Amino acid sequence: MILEDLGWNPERAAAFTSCADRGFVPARVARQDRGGFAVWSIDGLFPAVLAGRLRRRSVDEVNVVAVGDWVAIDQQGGTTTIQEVLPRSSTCVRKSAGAITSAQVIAANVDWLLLVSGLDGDFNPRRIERYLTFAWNSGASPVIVLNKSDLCADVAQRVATVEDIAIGVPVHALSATELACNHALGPYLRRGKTVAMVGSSGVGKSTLINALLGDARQRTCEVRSDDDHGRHTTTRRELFILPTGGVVIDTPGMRELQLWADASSLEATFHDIESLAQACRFGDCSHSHEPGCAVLSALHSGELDAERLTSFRKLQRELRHLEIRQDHRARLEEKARWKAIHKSVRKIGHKRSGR
Ligand SMILES: Nc1nc2c(ncn2[C@@H]2O[C@H](COP(=O)(O)OP(=O)(O)OP(=O)(O)O)[C@@H](O)[C@H]2O)c(=O)[nH]1
Ligand SMILES: [Mg+2]
Ligand SMILES: [Zn+2]
Repeated sequence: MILEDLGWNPERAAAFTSCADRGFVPARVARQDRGGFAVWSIDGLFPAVLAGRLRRRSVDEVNVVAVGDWVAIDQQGGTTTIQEVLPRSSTCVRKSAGAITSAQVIAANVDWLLLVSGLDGDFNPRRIERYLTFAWNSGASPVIVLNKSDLCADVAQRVATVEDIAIGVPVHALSATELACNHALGPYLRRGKTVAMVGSSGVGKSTLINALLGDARQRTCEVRSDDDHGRHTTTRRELFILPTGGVVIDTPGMRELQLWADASSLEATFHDIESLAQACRFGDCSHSHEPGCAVLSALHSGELDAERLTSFRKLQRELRHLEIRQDHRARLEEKARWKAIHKSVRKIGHKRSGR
């Protein structure tokens, strides 16, 4: 294998020069789980550990290294150590579950982010809007994959529904279990490109990856029949190299995707509403009661779907709430930083005065 198969390119080579000067070798993070990392280099796949400096940074920034990252490694004494991380071309990040306001990187350096949904009971346009906002925030280009077309009687209608809400985003309906050889994903799976699959558990991400790899590398599992939800079969994020070239990343199904995004990602997802809003009489119109509101008038004329507006408002509230919590966290961190500075200044003062 050569590095270009993994997505290496001249920009990355340029970013790597100082690492090369230090005798390090380029590699790409292939796997991340509780046990640690594995990286691909031109010599193959190796388990890897973080250098102490990166490990210390990881204590509060969990995301120093993620699957898909380009890293600089050294391989002394039989151990592969990740020494540096190259700048990312895209970062797929969500808010981690739980009360702490922190981010979790799902994958890095992704070109195409495949938002996978099932055309069975899983189908949910509102969830697709949420995933689209996640995608626009990442810097990767979204592609919507509606899987399990074999289980759906009105595929064309569902594709039309999704095309309506995902303006300008490619939408493909297919069946991972009956994948044709000239399937629609071919154009994304090119040598040097990286594709990542995200979506709820049980939508068929791993089944699709197995079909693309041409073997049953990833374990898959029946969906529970009572609620259409999967069983969280995939438990780690992992990168695979396709026989046709290109790299594909499998991720565990997300129970509920919580956003870690900014307002511009929301504008990209809902640019129909944003462009209507340009015509509102008041610049700060909340589109709830104001006279001369173009969004409300589109709602009343039927041009804008009420559920879509509700979805927009819900995500907008969620992002505002996130922003407040991020600010709060930033203030706490700033306070802690100053406390540490004062403490070390006092120490110096004590030393000078001989105490
Ligand atoms: N009928 C049908 N079943 C499918 C299709 N794709 C996947 N499945 C089935 O759906 C179930 C779940 O598939 P997985 O590939 O494990 O789903 P996943 O998205 O990887 O789930 P997690 O790893 O839990 O996130 C399996 O029983 C698959 O056989 C499809 O196109 N048609
Ligand atoms: Mg899976
Ligand atoms: Zn308005």
